[in-house]
Amino acid sequence: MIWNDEFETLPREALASLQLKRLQNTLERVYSTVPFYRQAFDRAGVKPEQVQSLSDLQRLPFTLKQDMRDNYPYGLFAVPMEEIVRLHASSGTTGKPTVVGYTRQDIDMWSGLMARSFAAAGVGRGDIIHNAYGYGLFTGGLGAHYGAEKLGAAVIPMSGGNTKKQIMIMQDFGSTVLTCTPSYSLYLAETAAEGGFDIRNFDLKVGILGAEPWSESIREEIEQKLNIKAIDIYGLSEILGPGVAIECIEAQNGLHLWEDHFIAEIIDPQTGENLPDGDEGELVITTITKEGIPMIRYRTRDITRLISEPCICGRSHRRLQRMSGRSDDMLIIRGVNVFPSQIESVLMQVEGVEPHYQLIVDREENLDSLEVQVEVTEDIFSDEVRIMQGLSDRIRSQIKDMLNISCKVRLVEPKTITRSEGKAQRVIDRRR
Ligand code: DLL
Repeated sequence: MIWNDEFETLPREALASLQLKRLQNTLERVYSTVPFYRQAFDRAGVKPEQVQSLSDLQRLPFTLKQDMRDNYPYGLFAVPMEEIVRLHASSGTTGKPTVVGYTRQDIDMWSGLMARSFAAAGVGRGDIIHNAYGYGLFTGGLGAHYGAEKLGAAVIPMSGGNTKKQIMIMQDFGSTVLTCTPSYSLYLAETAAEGGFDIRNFDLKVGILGAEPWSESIREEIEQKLNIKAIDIYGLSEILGPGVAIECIEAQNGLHLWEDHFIAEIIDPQTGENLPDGDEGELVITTITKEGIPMIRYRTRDITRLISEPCICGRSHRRLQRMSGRSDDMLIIRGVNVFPSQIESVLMQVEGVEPHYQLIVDREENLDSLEVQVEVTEDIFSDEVRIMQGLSDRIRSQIKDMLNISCKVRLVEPKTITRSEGKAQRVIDRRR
């Protein structure tokens, strides 16, 4: 279902002129209210009024996560605190978090985009949304919650954790929609099975899953294990939270980025140059309707490409290809670049392997080493050593053949790799 027909199917030309008008307004506003942007634009020698076309945006400098840290906590806000009604923060692994503030209008816009995203995934009134994204500083819980209310669906504010209880509620309340990370959806399925329930027979029909990279093979695994359609949703706190882009249920192929609110560019992460349409690179986003903390050319570090071909659903907004990963999560193993999601794809094609794995990166004698730890089914684990050995050799050689990476493979007992209630930690980098 299309939530906002007028905007979601706007012809490309009209969409571009709307973007330009909104971009110009945003640039004027940040230039006069945020010293960081004024200085950055001055250094680049560009005044807001000189941005006369969408491609002029490329003359402006990027904004980095570090810029948010340097201006911690409120330095990039474009409105006085009296107008801010909500604060969120993204944790980050080191140092201070990055803080984002929303005005009342921002919350309205966000809820609208989340409602639009739910609708694109085939969710509507009458649905019961089991929201297991964490509530708190993380944007997932409240972002999905407000969107669900705006949509008019019934939302269960579960948050993460207490997994056994989640199963009971999901079954008793007849939840039809599950919102959580892809890894947590598998944990829920596993916990249900342990308790003697078949989650496949619950009322669930769709999962709106995101906040971490996942491969097409994991999607198949989830769809099969939970008997749902698994829809990929993308977002990040610096830009909004969930609801920046989502797959439509019709195509389930590429995530529509809501271009009436965001301008996307794809750049070469090394040189910062803009890449031609359709090339894979780092996603850069500019917000054009946000009040609290507008972002100009924010480098997301997420690697994807833009799909310009029209979609069968009728929406005119371009799509992002499923994220391959983050440029800062890319592993360089003896000179070969690889994303954890690529290793995941290979693993998931091997029979007997469970969708739970961890990658341990280390340095041995000045060379990078990679150990792939992956769970195998109970049957295989109790088999003879010879069979286990054969399986790990097979995995190692498939990784070598498909990704050209040499690694060690360690098969581990079912349920030994830590389960996550939010974002899964797939990589342990001991070099840091
Ligand atoms: O993860 C917002 C969100 C919540 C999105 C719920 C979707 C669902 P942050 O915690 O700021 O915000 O993390 C943002 O997570 O830059 C990506 O690297 C990663 N990410 C988010 N969604 C996806 C996805 C939320 N669908 C960071 N596929 C982003 C791959 C994703 N990576």
